Amino acid sequence: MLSEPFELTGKRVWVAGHRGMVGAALIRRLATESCDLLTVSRDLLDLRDTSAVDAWLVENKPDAVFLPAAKVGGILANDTYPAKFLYDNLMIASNVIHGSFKTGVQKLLFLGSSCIYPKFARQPIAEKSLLTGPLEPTNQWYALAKISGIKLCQAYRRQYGCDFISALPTNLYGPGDNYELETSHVIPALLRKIHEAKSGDARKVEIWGTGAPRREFLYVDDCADALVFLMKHYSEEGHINLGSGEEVSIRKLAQIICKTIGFDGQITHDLSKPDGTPRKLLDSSRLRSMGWAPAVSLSAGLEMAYEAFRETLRIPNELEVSLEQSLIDLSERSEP
Ligand code: GFB
Repeated sequence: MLSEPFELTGKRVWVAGHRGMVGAALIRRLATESCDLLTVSRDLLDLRDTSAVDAWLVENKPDAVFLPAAKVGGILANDTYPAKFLYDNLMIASNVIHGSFKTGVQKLLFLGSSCIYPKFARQPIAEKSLLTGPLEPTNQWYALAKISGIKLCQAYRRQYGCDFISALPTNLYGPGDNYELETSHVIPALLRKIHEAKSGDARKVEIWGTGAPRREFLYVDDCADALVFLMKHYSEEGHINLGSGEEVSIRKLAQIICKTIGFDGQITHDLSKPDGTPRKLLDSSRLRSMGWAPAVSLSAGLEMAYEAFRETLRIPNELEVSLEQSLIDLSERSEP
């Protein structure tokens, strides 16, 4: 399984989507790799724009590409915006993978997701389960775009000999997460809801669905470390699972987060919201056999994720800063 190491030292390495949760974790992890990090913000390069991506690749000539960039969201966002999730993710994958081929990128790592496996795949889910059954309806759009990205990498390896690989992480969480309750994933949503319940002296907090589904979670800095490990040591056509092996029911997760935050109120259920896939535990034995294992447990990760959430509450946004500054200017001007 271990391939000849692909050295990153001295290479030009593009992290496409560097501002996202995974992209930012990759920037943190790659800081110790002595490579030239390339990044470009969304307002300067729309990855859905084919000619713009081609032009950027020709001008910047990366040797290696990490591709975590995607339109992502939790179960409700996926179910609510099917066209955005399918079109945006198809375009991002097609443009960056085809553009990397045209400009001779030496190695590319495409990021899939555990939600692309069949809804009722045998658990734990092995890589060979892909496309063996119907998808979970709430995120079939995102899943089809991600499956297409994986297939593109396999096709370019088979037809042109491109060293393009795909990794499928389980549900991720950590610094840089999205805390917007309508579009976020479960952990950032519960961190925010339970924090606000405690701060507001509420006696209960509401979670979506029955709480019965089980999810596996991986701390995002562990994910970034695994992605760098795979970029260096994995070079095969098949996609590879990237899980922690630690799964929990949503109800148990809510109880753990209540304990982490120190909230002892009641957990209630909004049964109008979907449960989604009953389980998504990955079989990550191929990655384990290569010698990689996660370092952060769920309880330790939740402590750090809660601290990262509290940090977002301490950082005033630009508007508050400029408003405060203009009030200071006004008061200084009005002084005799
Ligand atoms: O994390 P989540 O939105 O995504 O939901 P999925 C996981 C489980 O947590 C579902 C429950 O059963 C939700 O009903 N849940 C409980 C909540 N309370 C909440 C809440 O306040 N917010 C949210 N968001 N969930 C996603 C896919 O599926 O997995 C994405 O839709 C992506 O495409 C992601 O692949 C990794 O795990 O169900």
